[in-house]
Amino acid sequence: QIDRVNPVPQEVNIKDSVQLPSFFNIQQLNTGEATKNLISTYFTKENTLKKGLSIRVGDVTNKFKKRDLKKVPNRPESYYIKSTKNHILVIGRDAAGAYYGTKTLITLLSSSMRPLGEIIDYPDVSSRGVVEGFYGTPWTFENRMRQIDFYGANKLNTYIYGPKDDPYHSSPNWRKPYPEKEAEKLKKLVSRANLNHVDFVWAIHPGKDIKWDDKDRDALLRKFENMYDLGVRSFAVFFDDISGKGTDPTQQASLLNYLNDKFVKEKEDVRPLIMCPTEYNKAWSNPDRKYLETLGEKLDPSIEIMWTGNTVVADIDEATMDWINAKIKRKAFIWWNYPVSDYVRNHMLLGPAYGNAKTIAKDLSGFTSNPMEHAEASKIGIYGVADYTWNMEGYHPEKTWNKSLKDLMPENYEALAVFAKHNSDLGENGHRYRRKESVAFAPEAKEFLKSIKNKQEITNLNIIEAEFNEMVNASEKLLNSKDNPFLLDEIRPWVRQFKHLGKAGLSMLNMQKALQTKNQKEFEDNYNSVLKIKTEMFELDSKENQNPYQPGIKTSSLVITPMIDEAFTLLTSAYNKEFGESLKIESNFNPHSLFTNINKLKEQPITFKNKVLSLNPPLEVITFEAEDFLGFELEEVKKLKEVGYKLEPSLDALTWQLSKDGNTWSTPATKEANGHIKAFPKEAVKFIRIINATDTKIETRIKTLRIQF
Ligand code: LOG
Repeated sequence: QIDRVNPVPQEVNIKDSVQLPSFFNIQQLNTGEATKNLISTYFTKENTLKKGLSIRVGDVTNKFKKRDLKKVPNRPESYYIKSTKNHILVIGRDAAGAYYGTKTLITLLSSSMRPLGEIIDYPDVSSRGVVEGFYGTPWTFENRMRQIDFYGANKLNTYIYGPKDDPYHSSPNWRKPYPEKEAEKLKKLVSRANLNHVDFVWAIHPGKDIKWDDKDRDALLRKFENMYDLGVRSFAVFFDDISGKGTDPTQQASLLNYLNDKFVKEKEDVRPLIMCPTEYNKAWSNPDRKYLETLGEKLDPSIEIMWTGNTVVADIDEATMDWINAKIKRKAFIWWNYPVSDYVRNHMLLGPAYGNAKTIAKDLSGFTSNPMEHAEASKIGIYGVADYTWNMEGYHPEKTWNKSLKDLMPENYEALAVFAKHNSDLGENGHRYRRKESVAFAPEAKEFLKSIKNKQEITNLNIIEAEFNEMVNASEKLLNSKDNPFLLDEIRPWVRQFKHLGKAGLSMLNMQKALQTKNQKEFEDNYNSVLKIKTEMFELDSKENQNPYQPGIKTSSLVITPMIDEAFTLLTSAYNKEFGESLKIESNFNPHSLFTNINKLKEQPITFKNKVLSLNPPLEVITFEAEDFLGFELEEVKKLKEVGYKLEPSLDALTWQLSKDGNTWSTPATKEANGHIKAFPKEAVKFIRIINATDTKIETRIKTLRIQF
C-alpha cells in the first residue's frame, strides 16, 4: 500500500504488516475541519467500535509522548505516523501536517493488510500546486471542484485562479465585482479549497489598461475587498503579457506595496501577496531597463515573484534559479508552463512531468504548474508535479506517471497508458518546447523504415503489428469505458483519431505484405483503405476542436504518424515502380516559409491548408521596432487572390509590402473589413510581408496573418 501513497513519503520504516481489523476507535484532537471531514470519508459508524484499533490524530500541541513528538520534523506541514500492533498515532506539526498524515493513513488502510512501522514526512517546497493561467476556455465550476479535491488528495496546497479569458480577472472588467452567480460559485470554490488545505489564490490581471492613479488603485483595493468577502485569503497580481504604461516596475512595486500595507497587513488573516512580473522569463528580460532589479529592490520582501524560467516555456535548473534569485533578492516562485497547451491546441499532453532539476527545492518559494484547458487530462501532469514538489530527490517521472494513470482510470489504465505514451509531444511550436513520445516504439519504427528503404527483410514486423493492434484495441476500450467520463469527454476526439491511425498502420502493413507476395489487388485494396482512413482523419481534424489558433486533432505526431506516412510513400513508389502503375502519393508538404527578422517569431509555425497560408498566431504581445517585418516567402513567384492581417487592438499601423525578389518592394492598396487589413495584389510575387514603416516601435498582438492563393 505504501507504493500507492502519492506523493512518495520522505522516510518510510515499515517492517511488517498485520491483518486489517474490522473496527477502529479513532480519536481526533484539535486539528480542524478539513481533517475531520477527511476522517469521515473512511471511518464510519459501520467500522467504529470502542474496542476497535486505537488511532489518535493530533498535532504537536496535543498530549503525546515526548519521544513521539520528537519524531515530528520541525518544518511546516510535516507529520509522523507510528503504527504498532495495538495502536496508531498520527501527529502533525500543524493542522496541515495532521491532515496530510491522515491522508497517508487512509491510503495505508485501504487494503487487507495494515503495515507496522513509522513514516516521517514533509514537503520540500512550501507552495505547491496549479496556476490556472492559460488562454482559451477557462475551466468550469465542476472542473475546479474536482481539481481542488484532487489537490487535497495529492498534498498540493496552492490553486492560483487566473484564467486569462475571465473578463473579471483581466480587462475589461477587473475593476467590477463578479456578477452574483459567479460570485456564489467562487465562494463555494474557496470553501472547498479550505476543506482540502488548499490556498485559493485569487489573481487579478489589471495591466492592459491600468492607470497609475488613485482611482484605479482604489478600484483594485475594492475588488480585493469584494473577493475577501467571498472568503478569499490569498491574492496575486499578474502583469504578464501586457504592453505600454502597465509595464512600469516602479509603479507596479508601489501598487503592490500599497496593497501589502493597506490590505494584507490590515486584515491579518491574508497570506503574502504573489506577483507575476512583465518580464517573467530570462529571454524577455531587457537588461538595460533594469526591470527585475527594480522589483527586487522596491518590492516588499514578503511579496513573492513568479518566474517561468529561461524562456516562456522552460524546465527549471539551478542556473535558472541562481540568475533570477540574485536579481529579485528573494526565492522565485516558479510558474512552470507545462502541461499548458494554449499554443498547441490540437495536441494532448499526457506524458510524464519531467525535466526540472531535483536540487532546487531550497532555491524556490513555490512551484505551480500551468495546465491545459482540459482539466481532467491535466491531472496526469499535475500528479507528477505533486510528487516532484513534495519529494524532489525521490521523484521518478515514469513511475509516478504510471501511478497517475491508475489513479485516473483504475479499470482501464492500461488502455490509457497506450494512448498517453503516444500523445505527449507538442509538435513544432513557437516556444520550441518538446516532449518525448512513443519512447519504446521509436527505435522499432526506425528499424522498420530502414528495412523498407533498403528492401531488406523486416525483422520486427510482429512488434510493429502488435503496436498498431494495441492502438486500436486500447482506443475501443477507452471509447467504451465508464471509468472516468470527465476524462473521456476531453480526450474522445483524440482517441478516435488515434484509433484511425492504428487502423491506417495496419493497412499500411498489409500493403507491405501484398508487395512481398506480389498480390496487386491486395496491395491496391489496402492502399485505398489507407487513403480512406486518411480522409476520415482529415474530416475529424476539420470538424473537432475548431479554435482559431491550432484547430483540429493531432495524435502521435512525433513518431507514429510520420512513420506511417513515410512507409506509405515508400511502399507506394516501390509498387509503382515494380508494376508500372501510377498510384498517387499524397503529401501535405508545405513548400512556403515564414519570413521575419523578429527573434520572438522565428520559430512560429505556419499552416498551409485549403489554399490558405497562415501564421499560427502567437498569444503574446509582439514588438515591431522600426523596419521590423513579418510575412512569408513563397516557394516560387505566384499569383495571389488576397492577403490580410488583423491586429489587437485593431489598428492598421503596419504596412503591406510585396516583392518578386526580396529587394524591391511595392505597397498595394488596402481595404478594411471587420478589422482585417486586406490587399488584392495584381502581380505575382514571391515575398509578402507586413512591416513597421514608421520610425517608432509598435507593440501589438497579431490575431491573423494570411494569404490566399
Ligand atoms: C502566459 C500564459 C500562457 C503561457 C503559455 C505566463 C506567465 N503567461 O506567453 O498565460 O498560458 O504563456 O502560452 C504566457 O506564462 N505567455
